[in-house]
Amino acid sequence: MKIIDARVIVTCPGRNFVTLKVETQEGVTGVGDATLNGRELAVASYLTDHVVPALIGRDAARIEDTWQYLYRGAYWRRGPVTMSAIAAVDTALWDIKGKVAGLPVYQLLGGRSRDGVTVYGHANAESVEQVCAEVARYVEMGYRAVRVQTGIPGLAATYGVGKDKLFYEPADAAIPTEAQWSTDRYLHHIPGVFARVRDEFGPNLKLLHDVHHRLTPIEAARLGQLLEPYALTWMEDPVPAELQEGFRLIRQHTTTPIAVGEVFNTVWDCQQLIREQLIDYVRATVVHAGGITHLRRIFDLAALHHVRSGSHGATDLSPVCMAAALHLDVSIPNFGLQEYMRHTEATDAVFPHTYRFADGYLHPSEEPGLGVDIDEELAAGYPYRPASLPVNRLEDGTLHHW
Ligand code: GCO
Ligand code: MG
Repeated sequence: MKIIDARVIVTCPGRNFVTLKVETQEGVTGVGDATLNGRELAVASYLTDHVVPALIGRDAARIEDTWQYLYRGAYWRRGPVTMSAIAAVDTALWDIKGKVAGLPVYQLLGGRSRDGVTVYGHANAESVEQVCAEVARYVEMGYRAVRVQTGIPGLAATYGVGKDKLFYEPADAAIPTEAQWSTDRYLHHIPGVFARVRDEFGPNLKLLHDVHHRLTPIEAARLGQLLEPYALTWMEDPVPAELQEGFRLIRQHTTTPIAVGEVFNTVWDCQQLIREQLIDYVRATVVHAGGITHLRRIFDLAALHHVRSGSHGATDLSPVCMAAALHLDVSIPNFGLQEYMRHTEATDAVFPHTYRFADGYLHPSEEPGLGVDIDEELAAGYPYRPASLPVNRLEDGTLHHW
């Protein structure tokens, strides 16, 4: 099963996506997502200039060996660019293996551990009234879990509150736009939002909130305490996670569960968080954490320490990543939740897929492989557009975490 071709496709059907398509001598193809929001062309170059030439002629069946070859072989280990590139190759090879076996990838991972993958949607709006209306829309669509973000009185723009309700997209300009942040205003406002939402929607709807790495551990501990009466499923990314031991402080003070991991690339980013049981959900993804092969290792370590999965699934992860995520989600023993932000119609058309949403669950494809593809002709009609994620400043002008 020799690899005879591998090509990198960059397309922008509403936002930028990088996709790797691998082809074998027998004509079997596989796809992998390599999108890294705001740094798309760095991964495209890593693949085109350094990985693709070494892939040609290799045996497509050797997934583990290829993973090790790319990880150890580069000498420079880890990092988002490297790991997204490795992820794309790994995902494409799992797709090929499934097609050759005539089985959906989840069957190769041990088969189903559950009937469906519980997903959460994003309710975001400027005011508490508006956000309640957004939550209600998700409940009507059948969602069992909703992430809630609102504007903060006194701040011009707030993370998570976008113009478009179903496809929130923060990468809005070639040069980063500047947003404003105030921890005091935020901590004062957010508990009241959840008091209202919990009161209106009752105890059975799972509620989540994304802090987007903006607090210090002691501030996060306080927020966790303030939110305890509203029984959140998780408080996400309370602090930047480079300092894994920083989570000890949060943990000592609150029973609000903690989720973290959308920027993690390898198990080394979270091994202390997991081993010391400092978190409850690990949110690493197929595309940014080295593909199905490596993400499964992270989830296996997590399973030993009562930590569940909660993979990132924002609009900047393509339907190829979502398709792959669902095969893992449905098969692992310690699945928690899957984020599901819908893609635009143009994106869905460029990436035809057969996973489907019903009653608050996503269901992976039953087709051999991942059950997703890229329509290269359509993709060619959407050329790359430079777009960066914003930056954040405190009211006195200090650059803060976005
Ligand atoms: C989430 C995220 C996203 C990210 C975005 C960055 O939880 O969905 O925080 O909104 O900001 O994916 O590329
Ligand atoms: Mg997040």
